[in-house]
Amino acid sequence: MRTASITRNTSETAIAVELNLDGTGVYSVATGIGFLDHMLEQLSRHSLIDLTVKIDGDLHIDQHHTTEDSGIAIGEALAKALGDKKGITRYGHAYAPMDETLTRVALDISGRPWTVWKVDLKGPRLGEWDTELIEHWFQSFAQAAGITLHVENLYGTNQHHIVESCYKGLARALRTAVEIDPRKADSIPSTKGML
Ligand SMILES: [Mn+2]
Repeated sequence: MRTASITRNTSETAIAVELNLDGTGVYSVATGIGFLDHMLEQLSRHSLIDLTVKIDGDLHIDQHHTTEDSGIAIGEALAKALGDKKGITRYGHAYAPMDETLTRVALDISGRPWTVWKVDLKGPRLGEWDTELIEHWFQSFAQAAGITLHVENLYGTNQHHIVESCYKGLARALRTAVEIDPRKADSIPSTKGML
């Protein structure tokens, strides 16, 4: 079973994540930040990765630790569930349109964390979520998951659409990349023999 559970307790956040790569997109998300919940639900629904996320974070300070640590914990759970990455498709990409907005996400489950973020968010907040934290979420997730992640918003004006298209693009790209490739299900997809 390609599943993982992570509990992560610090003085800033207490987090429990459960994840099933071979799920059907069933989710239960409660981070204490409404818009982040909405995005993580999209991530699960469109990747078909089952995802449970519970966070008790220090929101009385600000949303930084809760946002960052949710990305780290989900990334760690993803890496743990992938194990030695045997048989995975490894690469994934998606164009995610949402009304006037179009975002492209490309990723490689490479073991080489890198993030390219070309998304210009102008407003300070989405719901009550500080928009400056969104880039940080993607960086934290990619670092912990060990993936090379490129996100580019090609155009769009509505901030809600732009951010949601980033998460939906990530979801669709992940769905492809974590899928077992039936033509090569018993080997690690690298000429080096490891990822
Ligand atoms: Mn929405």
